[in-house]
Amino acid sequence: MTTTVPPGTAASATGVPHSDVDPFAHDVLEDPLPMHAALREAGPVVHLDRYDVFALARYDDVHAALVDWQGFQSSAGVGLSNFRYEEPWRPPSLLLEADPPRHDAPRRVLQKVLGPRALRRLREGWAADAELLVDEVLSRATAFDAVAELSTAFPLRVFPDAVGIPKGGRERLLPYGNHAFNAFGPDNDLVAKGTPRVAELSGWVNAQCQRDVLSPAGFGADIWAASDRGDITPEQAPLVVRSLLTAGVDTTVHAISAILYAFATHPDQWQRLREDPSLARVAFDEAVRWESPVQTFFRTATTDVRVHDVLIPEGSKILMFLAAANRDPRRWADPDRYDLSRDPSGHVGFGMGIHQCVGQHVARLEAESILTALARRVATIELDGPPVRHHNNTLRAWESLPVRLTLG
Ligand code: OVM
Repeated sequence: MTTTVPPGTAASATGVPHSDVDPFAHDVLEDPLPMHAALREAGPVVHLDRYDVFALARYDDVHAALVDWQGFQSSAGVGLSNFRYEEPWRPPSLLLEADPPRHDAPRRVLQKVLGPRALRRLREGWAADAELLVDEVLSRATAFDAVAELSTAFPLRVFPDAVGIPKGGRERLLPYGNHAFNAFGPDNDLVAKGTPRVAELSGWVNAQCQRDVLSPAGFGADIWAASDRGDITPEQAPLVVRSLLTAGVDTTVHAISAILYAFATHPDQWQRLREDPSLARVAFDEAVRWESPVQTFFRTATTDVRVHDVLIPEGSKILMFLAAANRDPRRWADPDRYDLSRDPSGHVGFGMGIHQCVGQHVARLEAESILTALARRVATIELDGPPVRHHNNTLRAWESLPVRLTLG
């Protein structure tokens, strides 16, 4: 990190620190924590020369930008690609890639469909499903890959049914989501690897959003019912369903992996959870803070915006490091420690402000269900070999997590 400035850039006038780091390079994706620390230390705003974007990595500044939707817009895309100049790879999301006022009706609808009241009717069934899955897994073995057997298995067991999509083709959900999250980054090798399947995966996902394909009870049907009431238009309904299928699977899979990795590496915290299972919700939010399954999102400067004494020119892309903010020592004591006695609320792992994760109650219920079932039967969780990272331009994920459990 240097503090000289490339001549002729808008940044030069203000002396903003700059860096040639590539946040989407494989060595950084393998372990982004040193880069996060360097960006936080360099200053409140850093220019990333490689992509000609600005970066925020300190908690207060990420938080302030996320809540300022007027200055930091989403409708030009929340990836590196600027929709003002580049064609998006798919029709933009009506939620994620929209600003008020267009954002608001779809948001209101989905917030109700996925709200705490609506989820009450799922709780018992999901708790039973989690017990069944844990019984099945533990009856086979006590050493296994937790990504395949738990993190992936549980969300795929409950979420597609809750949306109401047919059984066939569900193996396309994770690859579709993985590509969508890669597509927020630069057009690198990770995006290239997903591109050959985009037409097939998108065709399938879009087909699942149609009214006649969705079961009569479920989040999908609830969204279509909202269009009958005139809360959104019938043209909007399939795109709102698409948001569920894009954002609702990979995120929860990687969040559950984050929890299991946290407990495998913090055994004292597992004992605390076992003694007090009501900590399951805190365990989930602390894991989202600690690992930040969604690492980054971009915004675009709606006008010239000032962050401290840096003037960010209108139209600039700004990279928000949610993960760096969630471990900013200015905000969190001992930030690298996974600690059930801290209050993780206020973390920006779900974002903040009008776009804050609308599915977080669903994610929390999934995590709570599987954690509660595990806490009933599992005395200890240990790593049983080196875990392997899964690289994605936006997600922090595990490819495999070998664990060994003892029961009791
Ligand atoms: C969407 C969406 C929302 C949040 C995250 C996301 C791929 C997508 O509305 O499609 O990631």
